Amino acid sequence: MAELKRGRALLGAGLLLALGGSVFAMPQFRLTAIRQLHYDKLDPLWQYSGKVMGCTFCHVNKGGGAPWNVFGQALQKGFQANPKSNFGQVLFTVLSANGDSDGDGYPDAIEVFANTLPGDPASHPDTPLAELEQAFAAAGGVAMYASKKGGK
Ligand SMILES: [Ca+2]
Repeated sequence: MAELKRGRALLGAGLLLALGGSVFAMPQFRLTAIRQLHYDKLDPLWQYSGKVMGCTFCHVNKGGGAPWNVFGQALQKGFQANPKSNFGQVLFTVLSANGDSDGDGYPDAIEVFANTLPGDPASHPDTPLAELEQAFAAAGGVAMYASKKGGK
């Protein structure tokens, strides 16, 4: 992505998102997010199973594309607020803000840590928040989700 102009990169990424899984098995944003949030550690065959971090992490529909859920919308707003940032940086910025996109009482970063959906209030951890926050901090906190050097 580095060799592409930012605007073109964003447009291309948008097209990838718009096309969803119909043409590309796994869009670049999803690949980036899975690695950045360490979801690749959950399943050694994640690239083939297609089950790790499903489209509903950011999209309303299981097949991806528009519309985006509230967490996906938070990422879109992050892009609008920081048009010079790449996807990985926006993802980290949104998680670092400690917001609770779906309003279920669990901040987005905590839901990432607990492997629940930050854009769906029906999906949330069962563990009490204070307990999760303690485990999250012990594991390294939101810094674990920093964009890789150089970004992707
Ligand atoms: Ca939440």
